[in-house]
Amino acid sequence: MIPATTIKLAHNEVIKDANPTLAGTLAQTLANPEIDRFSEDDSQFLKFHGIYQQDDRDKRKVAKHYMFMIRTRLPGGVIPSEQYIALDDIASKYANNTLRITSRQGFQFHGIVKSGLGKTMRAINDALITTLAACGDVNRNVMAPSTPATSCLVERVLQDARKLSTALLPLTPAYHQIWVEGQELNLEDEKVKDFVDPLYGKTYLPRKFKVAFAIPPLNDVDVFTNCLGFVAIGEGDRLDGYNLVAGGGLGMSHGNAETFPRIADVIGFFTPEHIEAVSKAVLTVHRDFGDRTNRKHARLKYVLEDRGVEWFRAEVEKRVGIKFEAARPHKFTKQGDLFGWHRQFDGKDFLGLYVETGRIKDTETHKLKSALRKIADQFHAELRLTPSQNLILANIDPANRDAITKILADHGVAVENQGSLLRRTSMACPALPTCGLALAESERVLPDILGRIEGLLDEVGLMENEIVIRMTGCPNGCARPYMAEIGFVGKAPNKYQIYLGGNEASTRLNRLYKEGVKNEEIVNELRPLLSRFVQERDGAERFGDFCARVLWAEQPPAPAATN
Ligand code: SRM
Ligand code: SF4
Repeated sequence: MIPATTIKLAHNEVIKDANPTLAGTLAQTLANPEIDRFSEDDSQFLKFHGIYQQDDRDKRKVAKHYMFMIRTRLPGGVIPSEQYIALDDIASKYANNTLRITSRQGFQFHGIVKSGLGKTMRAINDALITTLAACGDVNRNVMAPSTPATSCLVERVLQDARKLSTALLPLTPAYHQIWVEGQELNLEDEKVKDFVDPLYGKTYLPRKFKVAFAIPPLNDVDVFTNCLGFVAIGEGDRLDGYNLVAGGGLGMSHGNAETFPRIADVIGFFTPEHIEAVSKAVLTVHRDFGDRTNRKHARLKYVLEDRGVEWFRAEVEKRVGIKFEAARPHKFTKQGDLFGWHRQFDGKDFLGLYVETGRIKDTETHKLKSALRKIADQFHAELRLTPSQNLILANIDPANRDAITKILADHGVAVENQGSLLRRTSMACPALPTCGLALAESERVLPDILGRIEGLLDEVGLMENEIVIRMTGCPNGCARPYMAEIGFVGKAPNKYQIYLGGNEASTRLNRLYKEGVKNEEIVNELRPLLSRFVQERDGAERFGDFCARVLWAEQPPAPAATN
């Protein structure tokens, strides 16, 4: 580790070092009804507990209205109906009556006021769901393929995802004490006084850490954008092992060339019994070699970028005590979700539902939240959240299919033709009014932008084409815009960068095409490109591939991940 005496550590490092339990003064502030927010340092500790302190940015001109976002940890996005019912109640009672499916298969509650924070956390834990380490400098929610029909390996891989989710959890007693027991930590207690997390150490990781599992040919989890990825290699329901990929990440800052999106490198193959040791080795390489002086350079991707793949492989092998085999051949061909009714391998049915920008809510004409509640109450369907912010009702008895379709239809939710191809593959991050880092709108404007692009596609004769479009309100990349065929990235109020050239398998970064485009100019910017695509398209070529082939002709394309 970097000796603190010679190098100026980031402030977060200093406060973690002084508070290895991550308790700060959270319990005291929580218990004080006079205070509507936590201190700056405590708001950093809150993140490790799955909570973000935010303020309603629509109201900022008047005053700062503090509120909280809570993020759940749901490995592989799987939720039994009993837990969903509890979460649905929490959304109505304490949050803004919506549940937001995240791009990492979790749920977020928005708009919780401080007086409801403790009760919300207790209710989540009572439902046997945790928010511990959903945020913070630790391993986040572990992603895994959620579509039951895509491969016999789904359930097997899900077991490994759950195992790692538990194995990589921090062990601080503070979470249980504050949010479940509702008490301050007793700092005089011997165990608390000397607490050091056995895996993370005193100062945890230099930055967040992300893990995903993928089963080729489907790259629904966007595996190459994770710090640590496992590509399942097997046949039928036999899992031979995993290709380890490492060093992906998308966050960057405008105007800072030292920050950039990076796709993960393929490191090698190993057999399943080593999964926990390999994960801990990669995580501790990040812990020991990540930059603790500059949080903008602190992700694992910069360790790989700066020290190289060979160094990284040797370091991980040393820590695990094995040699990786050469990566086994694998090929990703697509991303995304299946929609409508499908049969599972075990004879049960599942229903893929498109959820606009991942927000489960009721509107005048589309009452998805009420419909899901009714289905969960009556049919005990398991819910699975997808990495594209959509939803699957899984393990349905085929005899209940028509009744579920009817409940949805009665609430204005279609199971056939659920929105255009464009909408079903799109994603937007929350941005305004909740995200403190947003430079521009995203979730609130994408549906309208998509409507205008649909009009354009109709005009140029491309309505039957799928084009993956993703939007974020800033360059942090929360809806993974740098992997999209068209990415819109917020630069300033109402101004966006346009990125072009991602591919269907999500193995290639796109490239910046245009700066500072106003929302209302987006369609005019895209019109000549889409018209040219119609003229010069090579057979069934996709728009992203056309952009990479034609628009990038002058400059060589960025290297794709080994596919
Ligand atoms: Fe994210 C920060 C929302 C997935 C990269 N992200 C944030 C915060 C917490 C803003 C903040 O720090 O104050 C956002 C909360 C907004 C709100 O009001 O809810 C936020 N991120 C989200 C979610 C909800 C977006 C969504 O549309 O679903 C996703 C929650 C996932 C989860 O359940 O854990 C989410 N964030 C991602 C992803 C995509 C992924 O992980 O697959 C990325 C890019 C991949 C990566 O990590 O590189 C991502 N979020 C960031 C970053 C940039 C990190 C970096 O390396 O620079 C930040 C800013 C930061 O950490 O300082 C950030
Ligand atoms: Fe906020 Fe930026 Fe993430 Fe969007 S991409 S949620 S604006 S941090």
